[in-house]
Amino acid sequence: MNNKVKIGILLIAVILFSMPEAMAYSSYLTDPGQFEARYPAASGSKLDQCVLCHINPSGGGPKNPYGNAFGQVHSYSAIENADSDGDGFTNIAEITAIKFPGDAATIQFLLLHQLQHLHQPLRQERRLF
Ligand SMILES: [Ca+2]
Repeated sequence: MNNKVKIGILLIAVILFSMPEAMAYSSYLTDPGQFEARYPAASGSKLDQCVLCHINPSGGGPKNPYGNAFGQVHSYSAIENADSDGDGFTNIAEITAIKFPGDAATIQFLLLHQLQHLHQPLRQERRLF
């Protein structure tokens, strides 16, 4: 077997072994009824990537808490009201705010967002008087 044939076989093997991750990305994020269709506001955002569910931003390997929750039921709607990362905010609240539902580090932004909402009625009341 000459070197060109060996390189060709190696190239085909690399392509075939890399396809499952590429297929997983397209099916869980882009297929009809999946992430992009369910959350169109998050489509194209930083959430619309493998790191939504995987620890490795390139996908594959271990999943974050949101990815583990999704892996159990394979339904985004079924885990919307759960708090997969345990930060006190539901998955849907974090997705709506374009924050990672599998990363508790995003809590700071949401706390600030909630504080702003708490103060909003107070500001409106002040205008009335
Ligand atoms: Ca959460």
